[in-house]
Amino acid sequence: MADLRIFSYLPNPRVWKATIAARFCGLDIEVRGALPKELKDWLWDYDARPLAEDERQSLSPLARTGRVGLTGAQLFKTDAFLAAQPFGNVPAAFGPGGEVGIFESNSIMRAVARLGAATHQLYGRDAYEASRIDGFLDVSLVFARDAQIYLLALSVGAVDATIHARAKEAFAIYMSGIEQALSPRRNTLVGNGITLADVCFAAELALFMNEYARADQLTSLGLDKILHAGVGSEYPLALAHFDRLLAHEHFRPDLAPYVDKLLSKIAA
Ligand SMILES: N[C@@H](CCC(=O)N[C@@H](CS)C(=O)NCC(=O)O)C(=O)O
Repeated sequence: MADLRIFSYLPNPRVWKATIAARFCGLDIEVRGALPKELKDWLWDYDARPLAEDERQSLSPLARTGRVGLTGAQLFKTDAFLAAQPFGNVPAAFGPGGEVGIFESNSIMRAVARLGAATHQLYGRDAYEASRIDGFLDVSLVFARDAQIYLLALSVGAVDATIHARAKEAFAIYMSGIEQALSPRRNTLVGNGITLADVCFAAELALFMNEYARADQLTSLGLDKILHAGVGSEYPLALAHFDRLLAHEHFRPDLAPYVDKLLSKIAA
């Protein structure tokens, strides 16, 4: 049995926070899920699975209206799912047997690091480093909230100047802190090795690159790209760090194809 099971829409860089961490720690993670548009045809449960056609009718009492990302969709969430996942979101992780639910991608990744601490210390060498890592994860979540609102609005053609301005400000605050933390010439955010702070940074920046796929929409609204061509010279250390992480053997399998695909949209 896997050390942790995760259910989510796929591909999802937030799931990869956990799978990257698992490679460092030698843990076994089971990932279940499907494309975002297909999750309305899945049973949201520890034993998540595609619904049979007749089940959509018989399980209709379970249908709950999605609020974030899957807004308005009828999602079939079991009572056990909601007992384990009180906010009802994905990625949703479960310990073996499914009774203990772990939610929020940063905390799912923390679970991996804690389970694998004897193999690799991704969550710092002591309480001070662990707390500094927590600081990076907290700041990342604040950025991720505005980034999520922006990317979801872009994905449905509903972005406006206010949403764009908030995301731009959130990006600048986040990236300035990352740049500062890497000055002068540090190779990781906390301590001397890669930690959860670096894993989270790589995943959130990769996710933000979905902006590349929506450049036309921004142009038609007269809005600039937040990841504009000059962003590399504004945050040279942060972006060099991202490139280093992307090339790392434990990050590459998940993140590289995803980032390459988004980068190809700039070229197009
Ligand atoms: N901050 C959370 C984000 C989770 C989240 O907002 N998930 C959305 C999809 S993007 C969801 O599960 N929505 C389901 C619903 O609204 O019922 C994380 O990092 O895990």
